[in-house]
Amino acid sequence: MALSIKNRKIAVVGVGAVGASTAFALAVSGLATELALVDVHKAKAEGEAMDLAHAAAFIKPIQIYAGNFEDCRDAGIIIFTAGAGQKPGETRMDLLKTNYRILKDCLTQMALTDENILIIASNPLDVLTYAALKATGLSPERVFGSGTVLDSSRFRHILSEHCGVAPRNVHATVVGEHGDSEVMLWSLADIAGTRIDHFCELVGVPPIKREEVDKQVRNAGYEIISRKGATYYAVSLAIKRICESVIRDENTILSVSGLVDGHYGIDGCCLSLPSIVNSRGRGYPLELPLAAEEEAALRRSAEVLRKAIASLNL
Ligand code: 6V0
Repeated sequence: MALSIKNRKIAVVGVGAVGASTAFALAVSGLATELALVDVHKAKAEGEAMDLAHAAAFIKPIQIYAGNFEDCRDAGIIIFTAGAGQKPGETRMDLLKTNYRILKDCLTQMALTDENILIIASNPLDVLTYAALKATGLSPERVFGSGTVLDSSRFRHILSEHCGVAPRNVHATVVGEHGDSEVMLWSLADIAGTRIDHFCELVGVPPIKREEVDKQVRNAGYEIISRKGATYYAVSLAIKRICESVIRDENTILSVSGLVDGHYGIDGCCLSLPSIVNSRGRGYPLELPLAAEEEAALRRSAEVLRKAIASLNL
């Protein structure tokens, strides 16, 4: 059933750095009519809700309040950002046990149905998305992760800086795990319909050093965390972009993370592939033709995720 245009209530579970930034992005966007902020640290949720609600005179009408898990049940979209974040030197996978426990606890209290769309942003998000699917029994289109929408934006940003064109004109996608094994799809990257290497020649900039760019995209989160302790602005806008595509029933292609069912011979995990996102949630992922080494890297990424899933004994 499509998300009713009337149901523009969004619940954000976990109102730390990512949750609060997401709430801010959503409040400014005018997309939601109601924003419920839920956190075990109730005072924090109340404080964030008050702070945002005091922007009422400058934004479109919206009700913003600190809620509880019951407030998630009639929300069109629930954004899950609760749990521990990476500390300097930690990988996303290091958060698995702690965040899985928190996710399970929250899901039990939320009691969601296929009327809801659940978007997972907490890490390791692909594994948690799979765990959420199993725990809720919801259909795969209703449960997905913010995936590599953020990583793809980082990829586009770096290419756009190098080539001297707007990031909107750069089509470049990251697939696989939102994490260390992610895969930059160079074979499909283009600017104005032409391959990146050709574009560089065309505008007279040096050729791209792919390995360096790969490293920059993959390590972007670590670089930010080593400097400021957390990342939250760009991911909050990635989440807002996903919500926009759902609420406006856009059919936008975004690299969200969801169940893979035989794509590229992979199953038994969630990972990011370019997928149609609309009011029903995550539609079908596109099985685009990849270079052989990209396909092999995607399978290795799936293997990493399947191992992590197996460690949870779901
Ligand atoms: P944070 O600032 O520590 O906030 C986490 C919040 O979760 C806190 O306010 C906690 O009180 C709350 N919380 C903890 N347990 C519960 C619970 N049981 N119920 C409700 N709330 C709870 O962390 P931050 O906001 O920086 O990160 C949150 C998650 O997002 C982490 O797992 C990060 O790794 C992940 N990120 C995901 C990104 C992505 O691209 N998807 C990007 C950055 C961070």
